[in-house]
Amino acid sequence: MAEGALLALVLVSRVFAGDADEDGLDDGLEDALAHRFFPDLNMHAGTFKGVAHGSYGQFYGGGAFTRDEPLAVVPFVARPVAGFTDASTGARWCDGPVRCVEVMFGLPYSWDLGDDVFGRSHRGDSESVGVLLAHGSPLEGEPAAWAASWEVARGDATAWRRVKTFAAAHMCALGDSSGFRTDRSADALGVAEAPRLWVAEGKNATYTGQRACKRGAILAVDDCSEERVWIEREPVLQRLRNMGEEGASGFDTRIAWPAQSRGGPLQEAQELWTAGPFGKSTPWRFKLGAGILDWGAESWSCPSKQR
Ligand SMILES: [Ca+2]
Ligand SMILES: [Ca+2]
Repeated sequence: MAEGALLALVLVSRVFAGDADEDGLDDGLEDALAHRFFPDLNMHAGTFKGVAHGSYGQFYGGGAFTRDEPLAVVPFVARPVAGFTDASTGARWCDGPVRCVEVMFGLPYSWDLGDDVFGRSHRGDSESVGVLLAHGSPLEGEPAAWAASWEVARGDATAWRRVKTFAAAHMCALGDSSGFRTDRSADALGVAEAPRLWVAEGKNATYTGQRACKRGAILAVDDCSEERVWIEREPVLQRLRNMGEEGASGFDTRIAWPAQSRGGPLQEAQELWTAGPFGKSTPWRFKLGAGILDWGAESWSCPSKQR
C-alpha cells in the first residue's frame, strides 16, 4: 500500500473507528466532552430525616450508599444538534457542519428523600442536566475568539465551549422549575468551564444557582442553604458511561436499579433504554432520548407528549 493511502486509512480509522451509535461523532470525542463538561455539583451532605449523607449519599457518582456497586453508573449521551432559531432573539444558532453538540447527563439517586413540607420521598430518582456545546461561535454574525473548524474540533475536546445549560428541577412534575441559561464570558458567547449547579436538599432537583434553588418547587419549598458541599469530581468521572442511542449496539447500557430502602443495597441492573420507571421515577429514555430539549425555544417535552 502506498504511504499516502496508508496515512489516509489511519486518519479515517482514527476518526471513525469508534462511532458505534453512528451519529457522526467519534465516541472518544463524546467521552472527552462529557468528562470536560460534567457539572460541578453542590449537594446537601448532612443527615436528612435520619438518613446520613443527605442527597450526596444517594448519588450514584460516589455517594456513600452506592459507591460499592460497579453498575452505579452516571449515564450520558452526546449527539449533534442541527441549526435552530433562538426564540428570544430570532438569531440563527448552530448552522454549519456539526457546529453544536448536546451532552445530556443523567444524575441517578437511589432515593429521593423528600422535602420538609410535603415529604414526597420515593425510591429511585432520575434527574438530568444538559449542556449545549459549540466549536466557534454558534451564533451567526458573532465573532468567536475560540473559532475552530469542524476538521479540528471533531478530534479535540478542548476546541469546544459551553453556550447553553439546562438544569432539570421537578421536570414534568408538579412545581416544574427546570430552566435554561445562556453561557457568556465577559466579552463573548461561550465558556470553557463545566457548569456549577446546585442540588436541592432531599428532592435532588438541580438548579443553575443557589437563589434559583431557594425559589424552586411548589411554595418555594426547595432549599440549598445548609450543610452543603461541592462534591468530589473524580469519582463521578470514573462512573460516566456513554449510553449511545436507543437501539444502538456497542454500548454497555446497564445501570443498577435503586435500593428497596434508603440505605440498602442497589438492585440488579437493567437496560437503561428499555426499562420502565427507575424505581418510582421517570424512565431514563424520557430524560436522555433524542429531541427532548428544544434549545431554540428553551422548552422540554414531557412523557405525555412523547410516544
Ligand atoms: Ca458517536
Ligand atoms: Ca452519541
